[in-house]
Amino acid sequence: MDRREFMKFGGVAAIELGAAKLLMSQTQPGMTGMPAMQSSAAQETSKADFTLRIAPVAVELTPTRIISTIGYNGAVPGPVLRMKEGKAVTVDVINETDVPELVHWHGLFLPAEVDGVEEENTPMVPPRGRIRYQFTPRPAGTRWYHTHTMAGSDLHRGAYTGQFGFLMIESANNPGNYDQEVFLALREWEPFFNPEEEDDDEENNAGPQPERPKILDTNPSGLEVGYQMFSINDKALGSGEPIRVRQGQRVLMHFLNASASMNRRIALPGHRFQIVALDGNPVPKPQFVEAIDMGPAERVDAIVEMNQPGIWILGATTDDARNGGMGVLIEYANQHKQPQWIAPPKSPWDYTFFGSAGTQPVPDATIDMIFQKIPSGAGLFNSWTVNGTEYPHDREFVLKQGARHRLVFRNRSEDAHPLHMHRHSFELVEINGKATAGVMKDTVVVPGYGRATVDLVADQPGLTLFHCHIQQHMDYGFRALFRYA
Ligand SMILES: [Cu+2]
Repeated sequence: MDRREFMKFGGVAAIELGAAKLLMSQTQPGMTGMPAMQSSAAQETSKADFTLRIAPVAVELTPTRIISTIGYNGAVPGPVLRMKEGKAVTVDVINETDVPELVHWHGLFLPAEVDGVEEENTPMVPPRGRIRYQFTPRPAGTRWYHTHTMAGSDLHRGAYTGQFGFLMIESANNPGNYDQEVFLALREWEPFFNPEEEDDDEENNAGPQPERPKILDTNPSGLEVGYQMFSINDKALGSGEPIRVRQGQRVLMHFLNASASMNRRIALPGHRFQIVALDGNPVPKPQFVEAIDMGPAERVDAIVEMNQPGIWILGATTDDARNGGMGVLIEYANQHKQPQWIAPPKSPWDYTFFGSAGTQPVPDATIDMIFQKIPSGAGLFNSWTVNGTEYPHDREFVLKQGARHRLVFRNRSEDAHPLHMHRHSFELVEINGKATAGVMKDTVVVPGYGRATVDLVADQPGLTLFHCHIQQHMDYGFRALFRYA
């Protein structure tokens, strides 16, 4: 070990000690069996089941377009983590950057202290420091992990970086009727502040607009985020390896919209997707569709039967995004044609298509949540309110242990928002007046001027963050904290 190595090591150790103290004060010794973070003393004696190293990484979208960002373990997306439902794990998170970080385990039912959210009082991973997370992963399904820091006006932080990856929670009784499994994360790169709103969600706003106010706020809007490059995983369309398939194969595709802000529609011409799970949760009716809509943070699991030999482009239906890189080739064996793209029909995406006809029990309480945009004007950032107030609210929203809460999301803005509830999942009750049952999600896109109603059974005591998963909206007010009574 040379002197420089030694200095580096010494520095890390010192910060670790500070971090350990912080952790010791926030965990509750004596409550055995409770998932918690361990002190650094424990870290020295055992190797964690998983290690995530947060550090700068170069992403080679094409041989000539290389992005510098922050990622996990030198790759973007980070490694696919596979955990067994109900089996406790330890994860060491080593922060090799100069800023505090957080790793959030999206879609898991975890205690607030390990959820990876500052508002819920999860400790930050200190700069050049480390933290050990210990938790019992559940429920089974396609989850993901990502940073949960604020970005504000810094487009090199938070969800704008490469800090995301798939997290598969495997159940003991997984049928697994497929020949090949692929992981596909949709991404934009090189963000910039854009005075023109990028509108990718016209389809989402084609609905009945039950929440459209009589008088619209016509003040000019502030800056939104646009992007210059696009990819699926770490490659732009045409670079990297195609997905190689054979006729008759059933391919299980795990899609994740890892965007910081964009709703997306994707399609694979010549094929249909059989949707088997939304946000990792099996749907009551696994229906076939020609295109998939996904807001930021949403996951879709789909089976595609390979029955149309050729070379096809699986990609975003928006020409700019697809031609800019958001696509991947599906290549049948022994095919040498040009890759083909055909735009899918404009059938609207509808969560209720995958639901059942049942109804939910009468809720114990109803919580109305109204979302509005405060347009800031040219050169500034818009802000967002929940029930008239930007985060933080004077009082948290309150959940009662064991009770069924009906949350009514009223979107009084023209944008479609992916609304995420931490540490819980919820059942979709209706969207824009269309009733459904059995569709369990953790993120729901509420169309422009639209309404979604969801039922949440409160069974995860502790602070719980609710927010729009568009980074800029979250950073500028679109958040609310729930606590248990
Ligand atoms: Cu939003």
